[in-house]
Amino acid sequence: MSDIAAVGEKRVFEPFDKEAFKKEILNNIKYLFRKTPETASQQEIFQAVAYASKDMIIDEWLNAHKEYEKQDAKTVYYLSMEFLMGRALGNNLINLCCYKEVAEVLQEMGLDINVVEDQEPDAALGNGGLGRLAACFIESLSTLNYPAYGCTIRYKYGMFKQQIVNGEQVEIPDDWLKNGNPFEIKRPEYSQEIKFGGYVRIEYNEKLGRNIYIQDGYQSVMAVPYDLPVVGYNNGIVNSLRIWDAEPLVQFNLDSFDKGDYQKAVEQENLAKSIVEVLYPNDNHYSGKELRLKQQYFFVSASLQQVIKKFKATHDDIHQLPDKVVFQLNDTHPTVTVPELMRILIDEENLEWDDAWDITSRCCAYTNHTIMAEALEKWPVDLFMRLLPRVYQIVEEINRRFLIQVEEKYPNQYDKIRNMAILYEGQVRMANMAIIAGFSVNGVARLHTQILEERELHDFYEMMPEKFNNKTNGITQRRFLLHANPLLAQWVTDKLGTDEWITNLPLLKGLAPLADDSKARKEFQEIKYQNKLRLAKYIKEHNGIDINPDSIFDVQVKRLHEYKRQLMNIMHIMYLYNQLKDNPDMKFYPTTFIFGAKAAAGYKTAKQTIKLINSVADVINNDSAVNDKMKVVFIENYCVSNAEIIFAASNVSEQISTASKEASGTGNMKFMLNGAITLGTMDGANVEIVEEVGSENAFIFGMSSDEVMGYEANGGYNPREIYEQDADIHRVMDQMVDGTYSNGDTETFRELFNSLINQDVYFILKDFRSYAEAREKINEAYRDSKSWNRMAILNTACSGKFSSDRTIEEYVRDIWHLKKVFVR
Ligand code: B1H
Repeated sequence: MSDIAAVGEKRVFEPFDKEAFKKEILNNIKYLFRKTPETASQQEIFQAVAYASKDMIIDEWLNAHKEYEKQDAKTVYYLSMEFLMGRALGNNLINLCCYKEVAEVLQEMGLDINVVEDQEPDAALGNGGLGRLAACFIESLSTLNYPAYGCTIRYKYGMFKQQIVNGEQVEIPDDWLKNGNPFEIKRPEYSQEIKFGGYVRIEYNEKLGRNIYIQDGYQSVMAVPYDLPVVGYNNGIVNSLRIWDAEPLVQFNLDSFDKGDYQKAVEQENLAKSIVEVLYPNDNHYSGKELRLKQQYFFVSASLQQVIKKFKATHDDIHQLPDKVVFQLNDTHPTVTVPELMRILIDEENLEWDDAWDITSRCCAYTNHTIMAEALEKWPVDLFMRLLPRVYQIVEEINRRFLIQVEEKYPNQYDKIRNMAILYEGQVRMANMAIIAGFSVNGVARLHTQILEERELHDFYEMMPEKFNNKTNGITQRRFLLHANPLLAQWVTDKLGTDEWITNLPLLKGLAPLADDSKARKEFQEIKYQNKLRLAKYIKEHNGIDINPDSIFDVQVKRLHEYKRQLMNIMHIMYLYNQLKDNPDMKFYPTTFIFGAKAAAGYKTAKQTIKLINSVADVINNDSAVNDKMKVVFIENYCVSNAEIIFAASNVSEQISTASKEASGTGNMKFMLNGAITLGTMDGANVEIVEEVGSENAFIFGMSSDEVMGYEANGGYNPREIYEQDADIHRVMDQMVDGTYSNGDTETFRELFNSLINQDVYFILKDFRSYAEAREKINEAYRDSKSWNRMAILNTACSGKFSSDRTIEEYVRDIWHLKKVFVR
């Protein structure tokens, strides 16, 4: 039985009818699958339950949208190439406030709700933090009563599934739609034609008294939307995640002997198929592939066309668009929004340039998520022009007009043009376009925004400071506490005497006094222990490894990237292993080191790091001399659904990126909320986490962002010096290439070794000692369970700031200016 804190009697609307719900499930099993509960498969039972819950959602969904229309409410369109939603069923039930009741119904039917939930595939339409942030944001938007759409692509294959074979990552296609998607609804009536390629024909138009531009000789596909419900918490609001599928315009006509048509049909079929085939699995990395640009234009153009049609259905004056619509660009990936909106306004709505520009710039706002150079989108002009000939003309004109302004403001300062032009050295620089066109530019944590203003985007900041603002990221507590950690959720509710924290996370502050209450600490510790048992069971089932629930669970789960420094973590484990072998009696609290990470399929160094982690794990886990002290586990296929189990069970949260590189991080917040203690650098939102909880309740190490950027400005540092001078580091480095972890092979990890000794771009050797010290302190601190649990409770108690509800309210206040809509 689940201990979920949400209770059905609290439902604001109709009380939950258990009998009716049970009947609905039985009916679904019968009519969808012609089966009985005894003969239905687990998957079929999941579907039957999902459809039953969808029935409850539909009325609220219809209602909310009726109310939006009645109030003609301003709506935010969150445009994102990624929405990393994870599973829907459990969270929908939670937000409908009937999770507990449904669990009871299922139990009466002899079913376990956890098993039913486990049948649902993750909707993994995203890579990592950026995609998960989008998912948290639309959930908060619904919960906070704001009209919103999430817009993205209905990828046939989402983020690949990861298997580890011989220590190496193998990518398995994520066929998430193979059993259908019970929650989605196809909306063919909103289909939009999307045109690619061809050329632009210019014609003089008498009536307008100017030239008009017509795209000809193009290929096109139909964008067909599906809607997924995004249920608000107990408020009757359901927004939509609109995911666009592609279909060919021309259907195969078997009767037709017209070869031209046949050829065209085949082409369109292929185009449609390829556009929505697969999510690009690169986190923090730009891949300048034509297909990627097609994907971007595809979902942006479809979304914009639909928005304009919807607006025009109830408004006469297109100039009023900015009063009713705002587009938030989730990084530069949807930035083609800018010239596409200009195109629609000029070519289809017949506006003059200045009018169109005024509207466009008042509708678009841009969020920057990274300063990593390799993530910057710069499209080759020839590719851009060939694929989007008319849109490209508009980009040129935006650029031309902007450069005139720069020239006026900064006469003869060529460096300003070099830094700020959209078109430069044969490339279209998407970030520059987003900044120039939009009315808002925001970073995702205070430090990140500061680096944007002072360094990366300094010229823009100087020229248009009013656009810049910070919006520190957040996470939804409905998923990452209420659903992921029912035991702790119930405890929090009991202690606070209210469950209002579910929609008001700063109330957690009320737990702080309990940090000094020994009974509360014991309870908190026991809950953590139960969650560690749950994770241990998961690891046993999925990895076949036994771990000790009494050990420290020290966890680094996130995408694999050099700047996140999983390599530093595993090297430190190699160092510890050496120490323990040399001094078997060394004081050391047993620790389980847990990793979870996917590497982009083509990212060699990242893949080698995974191999190293698994190889080290292999050696250590099979060495009985240290086995009661340390184990290393690499959890296969880290994803939203197993993340929920992992955060709840963690003691130590590894947030060890090279300072200045992690724009924010959001995993750090999920750990904190669940009472794990941060071991981190002063990077991204770690800075604000430490500010909230106090530096005495976190373990901070390493260079500051200023120090890092200082070295970078001077061409780096000399890692070889450290290698020569520090015997422990020397030994660990050598073990990478002397076969210790590669069955005698000296080349397996050679590239990792070389990258460290030659450049060490991410300052791993430089920060190593300071990391080791911090880890030693952690190991020491855990022995004192009183002070550890005190810290843990304080972390949960001080995590209130990091709710995505707070972030969304800030976006609304400073950027979107939406009004809350209440139903009934
Ligand atoms: C983040 C990305 C990203 N920043 C390019 N940038 C991508 C860039 O497919 N691509 O081309 C995909 C993803 N992702 C992350 O955003 C940051 O690294 C995190 O620090 C941050 O917390 C997260 C949400 O703001």
